[in-house]
Amino acid sequence: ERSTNSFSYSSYHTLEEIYSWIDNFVMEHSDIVSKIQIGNSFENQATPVLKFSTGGSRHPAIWIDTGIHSREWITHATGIWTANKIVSDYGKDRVLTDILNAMDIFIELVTNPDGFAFTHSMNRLWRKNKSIRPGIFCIGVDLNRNWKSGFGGNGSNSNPCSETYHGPSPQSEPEVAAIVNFITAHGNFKALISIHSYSQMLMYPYGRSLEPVSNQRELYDLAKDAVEALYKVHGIEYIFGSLSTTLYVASGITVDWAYDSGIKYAFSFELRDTGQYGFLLPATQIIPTAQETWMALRTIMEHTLNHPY
Ligand code: PAY
Ligand code: ZN
Repeated sequence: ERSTNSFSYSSYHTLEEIYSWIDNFVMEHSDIVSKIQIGNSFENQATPVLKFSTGGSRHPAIWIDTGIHSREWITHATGIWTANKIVSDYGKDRVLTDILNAMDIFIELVTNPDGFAFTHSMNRLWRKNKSIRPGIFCIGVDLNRNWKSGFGGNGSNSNPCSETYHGPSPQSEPEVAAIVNFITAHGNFKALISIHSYSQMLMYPYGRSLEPVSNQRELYDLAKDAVEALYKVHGIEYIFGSLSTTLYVASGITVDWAYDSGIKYAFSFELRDTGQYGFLLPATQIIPTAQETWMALRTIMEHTLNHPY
């Protein structure tokens, strides 16, 4: 395909289709979108990140990742729709326009490309990456247990055959290391949003323990506003709170690392549904899910814009 015109935002796509959509999208919107290669996966797939920017140097930045767990197909689809929403609404939606005039937005759409390819070819419910190591017979590390904050703690597993295997060491996985290096080198990220499915939740740190973060009250109030904005779109209810108290204790996760690295607006979404279809959410729900998620994302980004630090 040579243009994004023929791309269906209401279907699920393969890795190749998404990567060719990215290239067309960047070409068609080169005034505000560019593609940055932040690294490679274990199997040497590129891991491109979309950068939305109106200029300036090193604007305060917002990070969004989708698909760190490969089976969570609604997250990639939501990320693609969101990218298109940003270019469509810039200059029309006052709030988004203000956000993008002051801040850059980075979106990594396929954060676990090897796992994602495998969900298409072999095992639709594959969660981890595809790394292999000598003497270890099970494949893959849980990329949402491989971050250094709380690495190896409760709610992660040292058994390589576990779905929540944390890996041999913090950031051992190239998919995680690439993000850590990129965000750290940039040095001006103010918000990070990591998108998963399913369960309909909006959560903030910590995952690793029940200890409240220092701005817990602010994050609670912001999550409440975001979830209310989401609800208004299609009447879908989300619960919210700290990750450990809302879902379960989980250590070595993205948002704990972000928070401990000084990114105080760190959120994790669990998109639709609550289990009827689970990871196999029908494609007819892609656009409604993306539409409602957008209002929550916009709420978090607007708050970040209005609370500089
Ligand atoms: O969103 O970071 C988060 C919470 C922790 C997730 C995890 O266990 O890594 C929650 C699960 C996920 O999205 O991966 C929830 C889903 C339903 C699952 O796989 O159990
Ligand atoms: Zn997940």
